[in-house]
Amino acid sequence: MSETFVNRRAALAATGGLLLAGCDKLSQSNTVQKILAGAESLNLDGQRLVLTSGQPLAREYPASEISRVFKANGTVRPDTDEYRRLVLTQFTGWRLQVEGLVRKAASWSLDDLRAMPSRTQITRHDCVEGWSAIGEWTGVPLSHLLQQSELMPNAKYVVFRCADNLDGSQGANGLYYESIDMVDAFHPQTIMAYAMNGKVLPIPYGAPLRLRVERQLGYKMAKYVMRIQVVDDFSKIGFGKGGFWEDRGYEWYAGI
Ligand SMILES: Nc1nc2c(c(=O)[nH]1)N[C@H]1C(S)=C(S)[C@@H](COP(=O)(O)O)O[C@H]1N2
Ligand SMILES: [Mo]
Repeated sequence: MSETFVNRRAALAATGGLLLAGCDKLSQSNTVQKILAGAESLNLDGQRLVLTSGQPLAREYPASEISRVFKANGTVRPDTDEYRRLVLTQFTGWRLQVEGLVRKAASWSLDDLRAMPSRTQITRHDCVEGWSAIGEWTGVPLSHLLQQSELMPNAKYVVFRCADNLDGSQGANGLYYESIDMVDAFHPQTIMAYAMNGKVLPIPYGAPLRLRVERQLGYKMAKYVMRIQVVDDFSKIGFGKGGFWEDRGYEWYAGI
């Protein structure tokens, strides 16, 4: 574990420039957030229009460019009794919980998610440690799930709570989690993926469900998602910085 942390710190120093490159996107997000803050009377469709208009897409690739080897990074099999039980039943007992600042809390099975509108995209994953890989992802647009759950007007962030404890020594604060704002949550390429390269999402890559948020670095793309929480503030979650690696020094906004 400590070796991972040392490597991470070195990677963090080496990519300072890369992380800074996200700053202009950050101010763009702030602008949209301000528009939203002043527009509480907008209905959800109006809000979606504001959020999705003019957002650049991450580059998509032809199938011929899919990487033959895609590194599996961080947790590759959550080491908890709950997850082991889910694997034994091939995730039939798994439900995605959506809760927090929503009018309709939801609990969806994998079959429920597979029956929803889907999007498939071939994109490049960039890890802060300095490797990249191209893969094809299929899943439900997060915007669809949020629309089904009916966001409250004060909804500001979407938090993804994962099954794996990457730093067991810190108890519940060692559980992996991530968060994004509504600009990224409603971006058309932000999906909850249940398939990779045309097959059921394998365990090392986050089965049964993982986030793809294509305009940010790999550590934002939460694997093994169990719960989605909609919040107006994440300072009380984990160590308060919005994600497992953010709590350990990474930037919250990891735009590429
Ligand atoms: N739950 C969880 N999600 C996670 C991680 C993790 O350890 N646990 N690692 C992150 C990091 S640093 C990267 S680069 C990607 C790796 O995704 P991959 O295993 O599909 O390559 O997942 C991200 N999401
Ligand atoms: Mo990463």
